Amino acid sequence: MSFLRRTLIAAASVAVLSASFAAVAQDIKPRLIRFGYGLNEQSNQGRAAKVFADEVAKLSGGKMKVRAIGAAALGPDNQMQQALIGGAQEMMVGSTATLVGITKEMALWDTPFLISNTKEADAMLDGPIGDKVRNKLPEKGLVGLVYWENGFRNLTNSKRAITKMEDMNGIKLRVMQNNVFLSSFQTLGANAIPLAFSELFSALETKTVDGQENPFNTILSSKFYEVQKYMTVTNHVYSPWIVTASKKWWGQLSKDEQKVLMDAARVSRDFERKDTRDEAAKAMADLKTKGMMINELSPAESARMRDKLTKVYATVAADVGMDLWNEAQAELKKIRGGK
Ligand code: KDG
Repeated sequence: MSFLRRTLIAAASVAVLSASFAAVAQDIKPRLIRFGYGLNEQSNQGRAAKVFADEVAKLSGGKMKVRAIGAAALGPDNQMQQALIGGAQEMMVGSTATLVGITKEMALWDTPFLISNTKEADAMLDGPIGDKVRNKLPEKGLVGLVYWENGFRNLTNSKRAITKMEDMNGIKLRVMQNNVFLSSFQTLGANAIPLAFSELFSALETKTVDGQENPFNTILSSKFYEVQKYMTVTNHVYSPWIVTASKKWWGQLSKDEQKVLMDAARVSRDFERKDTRDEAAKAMADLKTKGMMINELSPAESARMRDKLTKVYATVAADVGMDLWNEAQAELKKIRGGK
């Protein structure tokens, strides 16, 4: 056999060998998943993101690796949503309220006083209505996996105790970038200012805004007590988060990989809800210890707020569609034991 022929055969076998090593290396290299979120690592959102990452590693036998990236390092909710739609980022968890610009039906969850307790929340979000809203996402380039709990939202501000609706007059109140929140607090007399969560602490610190509204856990984990003196317990809306994936990316996954993510998402949801509820019970006491002046809005004032906000309900119904609005009301009635 000629020297040239021997050399060509040797070169060919090296090429085959290195290709197979590369293939094996490719097999061993885990599929990397960037999972972005907006609160910090010590928050309920951060703790649940870690549970999700650990569960994915466990269920995939190390073949899938989630990098949980918090504190809006990948951008605010809206920016991450666009990155998922474009396929530049794989997953995230964020507010349903910031998704309304993409899927208008998400505004259902912004309805003030819609959901009264966690039993109703879980039944609505994990039942037919939650599925119906979540399943509107794929046509917009997102896949909704599960809902997590942000929680019941309460008011904080640096000016005064809010003991009646009129106390909100003139308060520069930061709201999420969402028309229902904007019109709700304008209706209540506040000067509502939409702002991304990632800019909120500095806006409070520099008095660009006087106040904001968020669940106890967020007020505590984001250290808003350092720049907010007053907190009024209003529970004016139950706020969900939703875990989403890029549809472009999701479609490239095997059925087994999709099942791993769905199963891990459910485990993280159950952990997150329990953790959030356990922490919320403690957070109010912690906030008092941190020096916040806390008052609970009286039932009479809460009723006045609900009456005032009725006209916002009509806006939400128009935004989400009367069919979905009526189905949601009927489902709530069923959950509450009505016929
Ligand atoms: O990533 C932050 C979002 O999850 C946001 O929803 C937190 O409730 C929030 C707010 O007030 O922006």
